[in-house]
Amino acid sequence: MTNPILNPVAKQHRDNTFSEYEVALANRNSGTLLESLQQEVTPVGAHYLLSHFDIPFVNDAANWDLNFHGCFDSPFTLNFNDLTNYPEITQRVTLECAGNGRRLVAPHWPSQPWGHEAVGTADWTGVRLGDLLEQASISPACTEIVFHGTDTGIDGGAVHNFARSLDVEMAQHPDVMLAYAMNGQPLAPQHGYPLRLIVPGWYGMASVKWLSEIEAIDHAFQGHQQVGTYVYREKAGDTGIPVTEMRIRSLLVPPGIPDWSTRKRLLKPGNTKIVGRAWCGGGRPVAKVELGIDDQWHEATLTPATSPYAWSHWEAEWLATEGHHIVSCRATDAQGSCQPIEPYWDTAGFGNNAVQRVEVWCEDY
Ligand SMILES: Nc1nc2c(c(=O)[nH]1)N[C@H]1C(S)=C(S)[C@@H](COP(=O)(O)O)O[C@H]1N2
Ligand SMILES: [Mo]
Repeated sequence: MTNPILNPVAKQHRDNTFSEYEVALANRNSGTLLESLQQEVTPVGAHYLLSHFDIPFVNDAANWDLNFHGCFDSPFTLNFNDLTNYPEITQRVTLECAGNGRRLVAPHWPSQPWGHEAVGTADWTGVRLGDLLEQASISPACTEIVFHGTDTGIDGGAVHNFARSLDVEMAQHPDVMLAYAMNGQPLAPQHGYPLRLIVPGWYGMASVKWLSEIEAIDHAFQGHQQVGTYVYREKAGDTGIPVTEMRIRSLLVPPGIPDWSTRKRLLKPGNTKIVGRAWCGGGRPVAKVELGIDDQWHEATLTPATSPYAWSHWEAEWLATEGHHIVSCRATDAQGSCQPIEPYWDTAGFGNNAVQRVEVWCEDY
């Protein structure tokens, strides 16, 4: 009998039903709670999680080594405790999974079925990657730096450890960092303890957790997480365009009170303050947020972000009238890119930044 894990049947798109595998994935990879968007910094336990394989068991960071190898002129191995020899930095960074919104693209790709929840903001503390690359001395032939996590598993029949590359220029960007703390605490196991990469402004897949090896190479990295997935493709088999920076996006805290099972909202008529967050990749600021009530758009008040890579708070007043309403929001970045009403098509559901629509029944109760 052939092994179905190493010889999988090709996945097929699904209409509006979800398999038991998707439900199980959704339980492992929790999203944030939309009401926690009220907090500028997401508490660790409310930050979304996306881990492809099992979380490596790491007992003690003191036994963790980070190995620089490949085409460096001065390859070396650093113990976790040696990181204190480099200047410490802290950056506030909003991370979003590239698959956020996947289940809202129809038909959907069977994978982690995110709606809007795969986003969070944390204060990450660690060292600049550039300081360590300088010490390892990238040789002139090198074109990419590969970041290897220790977690291993199978996707599409391919056994691999989670690994991603950046081109040499991006790897040397002064804001790319190796983080060992999140919101002032050592990384939680599920967020990459003891050490992870943080690539601010990019979708989350670039920020490799459980980072143990940094490899310099002189060719384009062909790892599964680099070329097999995280590529925008119109259809399977396309060469496609690599997924990199986060697209402009905004979310709102659903107003009123929820129905337990459908999450539809019940709201008393009257003046209501709607609050939310908006963010954009590449360190680009958000220029404008609009609140949509039944597809009529009103400009919201935007608070400037507290860091170039953190989301912004926004708020708007709404005089809620009795009846059924769709409440939504959309953001525009400094270059004029605005969120679409309908999702862009991508075969695996990456980069869906279409506007969030919240159904609200407005009635006294
Ligand atoms: N080693 C490793 N790093 C990883 C992943 C993973 O599965 N393994 N998932 C990536 C993806 S797809 C995302 S969105 C972020 C999620 O980070 P978080 O779980 O800390 O929120 O981690 C990235 N880094
Ligand atoms: Mo992700």
